[in-house]
Amino acid sequence: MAAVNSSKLCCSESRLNVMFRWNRMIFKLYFMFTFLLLFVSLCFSDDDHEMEEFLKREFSLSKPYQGVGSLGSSHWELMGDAMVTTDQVRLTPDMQSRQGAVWSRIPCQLKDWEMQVHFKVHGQGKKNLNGDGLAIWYTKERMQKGPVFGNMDNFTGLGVFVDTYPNEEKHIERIFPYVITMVGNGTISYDHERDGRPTELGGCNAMVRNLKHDTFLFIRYVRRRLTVMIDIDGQHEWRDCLDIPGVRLPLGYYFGASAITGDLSDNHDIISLKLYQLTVLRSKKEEEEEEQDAITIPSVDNMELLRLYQSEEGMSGLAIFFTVLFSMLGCIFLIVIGIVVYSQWNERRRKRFY
Ligand SMILES: *[C@@H]1O[C@H](CO)[C@@H](O)[C@H](O)[C@H]1NC(C)=O
Ligand SMILES: *[C@@H]1O[C@H](CO)[C@@H](O)[C@H](O)[C@H]1NC(C)=O
Ligand SMILES: [Ca+2]
Repeated sequence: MAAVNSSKLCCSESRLNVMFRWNRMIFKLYFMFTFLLLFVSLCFSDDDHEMEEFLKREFSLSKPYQGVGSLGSSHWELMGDAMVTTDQVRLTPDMQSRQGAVWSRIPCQLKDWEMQVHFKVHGQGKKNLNGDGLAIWYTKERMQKGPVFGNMDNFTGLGVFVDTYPNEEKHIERIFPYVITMVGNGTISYDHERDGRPTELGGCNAMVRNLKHDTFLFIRYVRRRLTVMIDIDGQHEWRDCLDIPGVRLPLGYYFGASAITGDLSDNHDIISLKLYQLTVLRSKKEEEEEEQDAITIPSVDNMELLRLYQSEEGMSGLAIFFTVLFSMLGCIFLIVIGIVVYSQWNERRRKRFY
């Protein structure tokens, strides 16, 4: 009788063991699969390898700025206090209450493009006693004066701002200068007092003032994905600033750059704007889809989600990745504990029965 009992016990236990191992394997597989998925999606989000670049001279601005500012002879037009010298287009000098801009005369019909901005912000002011910053534009409107870094408010299109002065008091986690991105649809106002936070798509800090080396900003728009990067450390390396899909920008808008000073000032210089056309392979289906929902008003998909995500401000992609990873590990740990406890409880119950 005892022998039978122990053999039964042995078998049920080994069955449990097998079950336990099987479960562990499933978890491992699940975990590996999730990890793989993440990895693959990270790799494929960067589709450099299938793109070709062509510099488009008509949308670029570089030394010696031939004919810039003179009537009719250039692709670029100056406005306000902007001035051309041999080394730069100075949007504003380091003086109070100035604003200036340079605008392309030709609407851009390129679907996918990349803008490389070589700029310089410098002046006498000590930290946070300088302002206000410069902006790069791709908008429906051009040659308008206004409060948004020297451009009109309620603009229609894309603005990337290098904001050098913190207007809002409560900047605990945000260090200025700060690069911020906004898409306007003609009715959205830029909140100057809050440094554009209510309407921002995202951004990054960028210590760009009074540097000896060159500073660059990079804006790429491919398949409705908007990427902003900066190169400000003199290392010739692009650092991520913003990367979001589902940004809808119409064709035929104008590129421009503008800057403004107030009580505080800086020299805001554009050394070059280089626009590259990107040739991206599209399937027939993709092209048809894009034709069908042609964009007429700029917008951003899932703006509510984006705002929610931003309320967790300060969390980088990596931080989120690790948070997800650790919560997943935590769940797995709990499940494993649960299984162990259950199997022990089961065993005890079995023992009680015999
Ligand atoms: C512009 O965006 C705002 C906020 O997302 C929205 O309420 C408004 O309807 C939009 N306007 C147009 C013309 O699409
Ligand atoms: C911008 O739009 C807001 C409301 O959307 C409006 O109150 C404001 O007057 C507009 N500003 C300009 C300069 O048109
Ligand atoms: Ca500001």
